[in-house]
Amino acid sequence: QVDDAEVMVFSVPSYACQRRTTPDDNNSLLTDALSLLAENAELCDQEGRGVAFRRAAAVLKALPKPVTCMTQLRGLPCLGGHSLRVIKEILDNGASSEVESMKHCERYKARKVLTGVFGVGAKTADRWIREGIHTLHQLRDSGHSLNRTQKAGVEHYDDLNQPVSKAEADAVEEIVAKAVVSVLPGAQITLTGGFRRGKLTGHDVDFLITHPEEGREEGLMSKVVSWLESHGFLLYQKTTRNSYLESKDGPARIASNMDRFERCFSIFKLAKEVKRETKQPEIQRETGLQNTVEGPCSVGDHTHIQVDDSILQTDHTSQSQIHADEQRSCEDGGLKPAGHKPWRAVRVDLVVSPFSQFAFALLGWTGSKLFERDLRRWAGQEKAMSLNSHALYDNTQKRYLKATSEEEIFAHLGLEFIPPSERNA
Ligand code: DGT
Ligand code: MG
Repeated sequence: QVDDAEVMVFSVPSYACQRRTTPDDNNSLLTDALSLLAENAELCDQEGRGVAFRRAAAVLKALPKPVTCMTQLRGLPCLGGHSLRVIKEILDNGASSEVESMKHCERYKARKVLTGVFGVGAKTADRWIREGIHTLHQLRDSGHSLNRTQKAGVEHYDDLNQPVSKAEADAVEEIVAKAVVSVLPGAQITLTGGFRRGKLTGHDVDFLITHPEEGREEGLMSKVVSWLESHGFLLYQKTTRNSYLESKDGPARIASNMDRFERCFSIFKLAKEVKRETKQPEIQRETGLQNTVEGPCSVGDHTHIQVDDSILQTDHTSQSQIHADEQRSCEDGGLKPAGHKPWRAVRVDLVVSPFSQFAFALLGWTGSKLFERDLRRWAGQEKAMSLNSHALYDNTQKRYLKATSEEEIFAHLGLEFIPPSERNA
């Protein structure tokens, strides 16, 4: 029996952009389960269901303490019947039967493996699954012709499914910074995405590039990409042009969420740390770029880095461990044994923005995805404004609202400023 009077009842505003959500999570058992249900819905191409579970998870993530009983959730927004059932079951039994059976479902596992290939979405994965393809080996043997992106995705499958560490993100930043100032002195780069929000790992590394003199950023992306390519840092790249200026409807009327900046999806070749000392690996952890930018750079944090020849000589990686790693990597769906190469592949996204749109681009590319979604929803539903990564349009005044900082955009929207580290909804 729980006495209602003693129960701490939580209260959170309903839009994620009204809340402060740090990277910490006091309710990870619950949010992991709901995130898995969200992921599954997304894999099944059910976006609405996916968003509903994401919203529920985000509300729990914003709570200051672990939830201990259902009474505490009274009146909280975004918790639908399905989410509440899952939460109750976990509070009662420690696990959700739906989530547990999903984890073991062959179709779910196959979807995860196949969409784990860079360039493969839910629809393609499902088409293959209907043909009986559940693993990368079966995909290879099927004789399907893959596009260039998917080929790169299969080739670097294991690396790209290994989380990127902050140290690796910092190493990539040094390379990109060097490339950018080499081709256009005065140009600026900013780390965006999850790492700007203080996350310790990510699935990729995101950057925004601009130049304080409007117009100087034109043509910048192709020069940066050429520089990176000629210095051996790129395993793959695909650049899409800026289509923003070609839009006849004006910036605020872009239908999709996709923005129109010049953008480069890439895979970097990032050198692993070369360890010469064997006794005290910690000493080398702070190293960033070791080999200078003449070749692939080195990374200080080797937490996720698998074996390479130099590590074979250290005393904390045994041959049997290496064998186990290879074994696991193949079972996870990868085609090749891990390790045995002095570098690793890392997904990197580069975006170039004109200076006048920089604040909007920065806000739009910092995330989280749910925070962004709710910023736009807030703007539309509560303020009759249209927000995207280029501009903010006031539908009542029929004019664009200028901003040179994120703070100004929050002020235009009538929202309290939320710093990046608290946008982890
Ligand atoms: P991660 O990389 O999985 O650790 O987490 P994030 O938060 O870095 O997510 P990511 O890299 O997919 O995207 C970073 C932010 O950039 C995300 O919050 C929303 C934004 N973003 C991603 N793709 C697009 C796009 O195509 N258009 C626009 N406008 N924004 C995008
Ligand atoms: Mg990211």
